[in-house]
Amino acid sequence: MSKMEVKTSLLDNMIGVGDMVLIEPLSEDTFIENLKKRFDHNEIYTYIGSVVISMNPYKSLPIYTAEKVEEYRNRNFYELSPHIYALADEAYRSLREQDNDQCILITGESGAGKTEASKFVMSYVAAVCGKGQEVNKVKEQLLQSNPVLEAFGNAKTVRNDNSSRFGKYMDIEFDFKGDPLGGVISNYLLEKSRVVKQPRGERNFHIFYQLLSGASDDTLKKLKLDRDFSKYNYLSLDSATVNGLDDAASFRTVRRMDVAGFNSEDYFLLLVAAVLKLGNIEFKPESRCNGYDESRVKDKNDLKEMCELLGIEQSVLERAFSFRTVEAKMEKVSTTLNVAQAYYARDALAKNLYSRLFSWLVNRINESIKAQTKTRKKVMGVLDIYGFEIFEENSFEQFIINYCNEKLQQIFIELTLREEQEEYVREDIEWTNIEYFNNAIICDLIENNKNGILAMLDEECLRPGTVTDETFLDKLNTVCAEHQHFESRQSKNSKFLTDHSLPHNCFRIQHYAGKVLYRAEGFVDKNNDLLYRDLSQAMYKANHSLIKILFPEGNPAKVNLKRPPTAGFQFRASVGTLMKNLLTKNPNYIRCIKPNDKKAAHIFTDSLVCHQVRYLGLMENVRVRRAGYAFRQAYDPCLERYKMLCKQTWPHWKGPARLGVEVLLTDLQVPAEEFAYGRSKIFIRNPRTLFFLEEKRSRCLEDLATLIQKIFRGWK
Ligand code: AOV
Ligand code: MG
Repeated sequence: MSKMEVKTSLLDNMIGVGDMVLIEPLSEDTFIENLKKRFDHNEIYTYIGSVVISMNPYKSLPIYTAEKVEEYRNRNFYELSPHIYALADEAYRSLREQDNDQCILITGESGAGKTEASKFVMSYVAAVCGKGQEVNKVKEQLLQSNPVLEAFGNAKTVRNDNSSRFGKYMDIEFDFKGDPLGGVISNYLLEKSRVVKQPRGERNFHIFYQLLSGASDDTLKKLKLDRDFSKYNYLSLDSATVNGLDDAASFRTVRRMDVAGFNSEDYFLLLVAAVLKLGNIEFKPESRCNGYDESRVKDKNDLKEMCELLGIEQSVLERAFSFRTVEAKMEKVSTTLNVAQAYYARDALAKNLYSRLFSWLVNRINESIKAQTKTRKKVMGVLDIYGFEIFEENSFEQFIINYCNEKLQQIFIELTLREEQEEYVREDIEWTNIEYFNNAIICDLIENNKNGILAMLDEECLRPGTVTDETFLDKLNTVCAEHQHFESRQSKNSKFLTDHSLPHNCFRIQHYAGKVLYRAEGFVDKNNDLLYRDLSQAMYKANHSLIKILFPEGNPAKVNLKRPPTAGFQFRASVGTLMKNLLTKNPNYIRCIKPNDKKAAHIFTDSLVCHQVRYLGLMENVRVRRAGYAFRQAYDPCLERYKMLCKQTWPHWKGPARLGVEVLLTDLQVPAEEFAYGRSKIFIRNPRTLFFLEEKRSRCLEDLATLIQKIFRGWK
């Protein structure tokens, strides 16, 4: 082993250790110290074995250049200093050469750098895979989908100026040569409540501001819009402009994209304008002789303009803001709406218009990026969802977002921690168990079919009689508290926290990433996600083909009395499908960490980082990795790859592969403690050893090439 060269990139003490597995001694303090040291030297990436930790630098670093791409291309994972490109390269090569479908799972809290990471992965893969006119067109379309989706699906929040308000999973498809064929994007529950109301210090979706700042005077005139943000009720003003965001420039970028026909058609902008107009429609009460107040539209100008934009008959929409028809079996009953109900109806329509436009957009993009051939494909999935969120006020949206993060953490635990330990048992390799926190219990609390929170919410929503957020909370408190009592006797492990100090109308969950207090207000409503039928019918009557497509339930010929599935139900189902999909692929992890709460460069807040390191389970991750073996490979391919390094195994080894590997390693004088022989695989403890083998192999190949050249020359 004396000849073994250790790459300084992984072990340089000046800039910290590149792989946490190599830290000596290992403790939470040394772990954080190492992250900090590296962060101070702009080394934002650090490995835990094959997992990449990414610290958000909050400044642009010159590490994503074309030269960097070349540097990392076709190199072994441990060969160069840690980089997200190394992970992307490894995943891509494994897909191309070993035919393994891959997924890139990017997790971390809001603002930690997930979306940026996903874009770096995509652009790296685009840079290294196939060339040629057709292929380049596919790549361009895939990359173009990002600015478009961000314009419509991202917004400024207090945590992140470009926060993803929807979950995104993108499958990039490749042919057998590794050339990209196309892609498919799935989107998960857009936070549509933002369309009508934004928390203090936050904005509506970018596109509204982009349109008003970036569109030409002509376009704005066509859309009947004013450039002034303050004219629109739906746009928050206290943070209308964001430092570092150039809305007008972003608009021009979005307009240039030919994915989904952005550069040629305006009609999705019509819908964006319609939403703004809708927000300006106001109502006043009109007293009726029966003593009730009926809602009337105050100033009809915005209503008129909105109807003109969408080709809707004004009287139809106006009526839908004053009356509501309930249909049951053969009966139709019309009731009047009061002012509060009219506002509710208006906002429900705005949310639906926008979120349906968003889903339609994703479909349109999918149409233009889908693979044109039916040949068998290899797939690389990139998952970028909204990160874990704890706000002062947490509502249904945070609940859904945090549930999604719980599920991802669960996959991480399943695959890296549990699976790793189980593999040792399967392979008959000695192993001491490492304790780690398994969040399955929290997932169960939320998604259990019988008494999970989502199931109870659905039960409430579907129950006849008066259903309110209070009745939902009562139910939750009764069932979960009972459950908790039962649990606490068993395991002291319940994650539904009840105590009498909770504010009114709230419940609390101990998530893997921290305790979150949820306000039950709005849960029932948001889960129900109802749109009065009169409104969908008014929309369906629009003289505009897209609106018709967006509100199919408004078709009078297709009156469906069945309730549509609730928002929670749909989300749980789509997360379930996503998880199944991810489990069929080889996972690659990027764990993003936020260095400070100020969105600032150069600040490393120890306590904040420590909290994330804890809940992401990174210490357990290193321990499992250290107690175990960094690398493993089945005997056959291992022997095949390295047999040239030993006279006894080269060129042919006649015995069993396992024995061949043993002979090879003994001959190379690698210390015995570096290896364990499993039933079907060889386990290598230290990445350095693998590196040593790889170096030897490259040298051997070079020698061979020189020899062949010499022979050729000799012949000439
Ligand atoms: P997120 O996706 O994890 O949050 P982003 O990827 O949007 O977070 O990152 C937030 C901001 O941090 C970006 O807009 C950049 O300004 C900066 N940033 C992140 N990564 C880098 C990097 N590698 N280099 C330079 N700047 C970076 V959320 O979508 O809110 O969960 O829901
Ligand atoms: Mg994001």
